Amino acid sequence: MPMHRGTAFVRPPSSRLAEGLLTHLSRQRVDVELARIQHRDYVTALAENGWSITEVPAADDCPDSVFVEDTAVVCDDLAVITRPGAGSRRAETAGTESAMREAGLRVVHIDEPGTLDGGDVLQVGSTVYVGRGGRTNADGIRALRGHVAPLGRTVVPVHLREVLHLKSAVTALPDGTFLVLPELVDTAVFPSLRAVPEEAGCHVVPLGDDRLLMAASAPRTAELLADLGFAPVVVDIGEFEKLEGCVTCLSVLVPKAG
Ligand code: CIR
Repeated sequence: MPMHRGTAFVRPPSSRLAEGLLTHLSRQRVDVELARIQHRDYVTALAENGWSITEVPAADDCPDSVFVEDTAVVCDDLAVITRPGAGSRRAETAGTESAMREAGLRVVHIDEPGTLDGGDVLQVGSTVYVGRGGRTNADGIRALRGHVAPLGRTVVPVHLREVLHLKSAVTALPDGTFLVLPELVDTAVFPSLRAVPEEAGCHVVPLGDDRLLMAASAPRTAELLADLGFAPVVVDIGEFEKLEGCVTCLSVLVPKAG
């Protein structure tokens, strides 16, 4: 068994998943049963790599609720419950808040007029990059800064172009480099970049050591990263990708303290 790395919050797909929001893609038929299987395999991959699973109860009336990452940002023992930029997603946060309180996290909120989606927040060491785009506004960034600065975090805002969330365009490898689609973000704020050969290639979830959770839709990037000594753990999340989701957005990983 791998070591215990921390807690992964996940949320089962709603039966109304197919009605999820679309911003940049056109609607395709979503197979909810297949999505449930893909979600189960995603959760299994987390568990097999040392993450204890905490399930946020399903929110059947909220089509996008499986994308639990957008509802909370966790720094140390502090859960910042977000105020999602899409009004239709705001009912999702109550369930996440209860689950995080039950898990012993302290809870604060992003309040109106702030908006912030967890998908816009990329934490690397003590730096918290925040995408300023369609979902996260300046008040949301200011509020997040107020909550996490006392924990020694520096918030670095990043201007987004035609992309849903910051983490749709950039994520970080455990070696401190960043995988990016340079045309979608202001790359000047990141210290060391690796451009990826395909869209889903910039979405990785570091699972611990050299392990990287990645989507099956990024085979060239997985090969490239394996060739550099990383260990891709590949999952098929095709039904969620039809709704503009990626590997990051299906969980909130809270590393164990110390
Ligand atoms: C939305 O538009 O809000 C959902 N259909 C997709 C959210 C994906 N979240 C993420 O990448 N963090």
